[in-house]
Amino acid sequence: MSNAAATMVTVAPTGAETSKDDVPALPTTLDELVETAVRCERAGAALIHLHVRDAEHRPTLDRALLRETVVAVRESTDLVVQLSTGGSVHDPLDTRLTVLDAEPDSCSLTCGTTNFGDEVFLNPWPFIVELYQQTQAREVVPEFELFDLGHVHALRRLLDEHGLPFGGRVHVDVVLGVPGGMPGTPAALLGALAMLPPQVTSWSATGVGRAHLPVAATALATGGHLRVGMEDNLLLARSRPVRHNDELVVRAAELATLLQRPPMSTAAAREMLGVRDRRS
Ligand code: KMH
Ligand code: ZN
Repeated sequence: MSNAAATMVTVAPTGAETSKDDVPALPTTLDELVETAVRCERAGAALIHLHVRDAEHRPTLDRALLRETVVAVRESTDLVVQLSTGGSVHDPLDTRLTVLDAEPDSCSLTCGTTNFGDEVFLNPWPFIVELYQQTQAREVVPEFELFDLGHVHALRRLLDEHGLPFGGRVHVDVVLGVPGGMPGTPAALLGALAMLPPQVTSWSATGVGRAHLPVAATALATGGHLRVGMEDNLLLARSRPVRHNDELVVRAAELATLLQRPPMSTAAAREMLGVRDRRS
């Protein structure tokens, strides 16, 4: 795994945990998601991690809405389009398996169960294997989400037993600071990196809440890529709510540029991840 000269900035604009009533700036409609995608691409993002909401702004895995969103973001931007297969903590496993029907470029694939605040984010081993095999069959590039050291070890087992993903690259996202997962500290990130299996070709890091800046700085200093967005962090600074996701992308791009690893183009991100070109 070589140190990248450029930084892939991922934006996760919405998530499934925050309500629109609590945070009106959260993009939840199709128009808001497309507007967010356009602005974040302009600010330096190369990949968008999408959760979709229904007409009442509630998280949904509705197949038609997912497909409509993938198509709309693909038409309006050159971003790598990644759909969440994690959904919300209330989504059943079988529904989560249908996400790939929307034909994204990439999907998240979490490598184990974790406590998630007061809830449980369920990812039993048979589900992980089934989802992984579906990504291989449908030529969708998984991004392996690692919330805990046990997930790092499970990734090793998955790759050893089931081979490489479609495209032959292995990109992981280390998620730190979820209550129930790894703490959002540089030491935890370094510990996870030390355990990554040899097949990993690139990695990014996500710090949840107040962990986002120390995690981002550590990731940049150690050759990693960045994920930012209102799914993970609603404050730009103490008492200063994020007004638009592009504020977080702008800051990530500035930090990366300062450290002489400027934002990666969408074309370079596509090549790094090995995604199939679905743009017509
Ligand atoms: N909403 C969380 C329970 C993913 O997108 O794959 C799961 C999540 C991870 O957000
Ligand atoms: Zn997500």
